[in-house]
Amino acid sequence: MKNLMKSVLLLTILGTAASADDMMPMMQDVTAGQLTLSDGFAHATLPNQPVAGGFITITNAGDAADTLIAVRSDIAQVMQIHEMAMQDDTMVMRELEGGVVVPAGEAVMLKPGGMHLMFMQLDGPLVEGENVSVTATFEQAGDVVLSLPIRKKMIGGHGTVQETDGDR
Ligand SMILES: [Cu+2]
Repeated sequence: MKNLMKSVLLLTILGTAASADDMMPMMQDVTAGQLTLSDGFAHATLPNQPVAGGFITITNAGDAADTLIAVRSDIAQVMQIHEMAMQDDTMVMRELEGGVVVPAGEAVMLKPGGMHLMFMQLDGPLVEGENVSVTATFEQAGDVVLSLPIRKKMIGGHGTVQETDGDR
């Protein structure tokens, strides 16, 4: 019986350590009115790469929808909200018309391979281990300032797409 207890404990520890995400710096949750913003991060840039992706989960606990309509950052001259779309059998990214709608009582994830925030015309690199400040503007909740931890980009993972200039 004692051995069984030990095994269970060990499994619990291993199970916790197994997720690589747990080793990554996490963003503190930010609340703004009925919204909670969590799991935010940005990808570190490769040398001379003028663009990078940013990601966030938006949870709406209210009884009315809200919409992320714009994002900006001091480090990027241009910042857009992008979606992924199929074009001639190729996955491309393009600016999302109308922003990201977060329905009442629902959560929307911006994540690699899907919708994302796009830093463009960067004035400097995004360095792994540092943070980048982003102001997200919501139709209802207004401006929300986020400090996104910068993580190394996983190369070639399933569902990843080359981040180019985004003008395609
Ligand atoms: Cu993009």
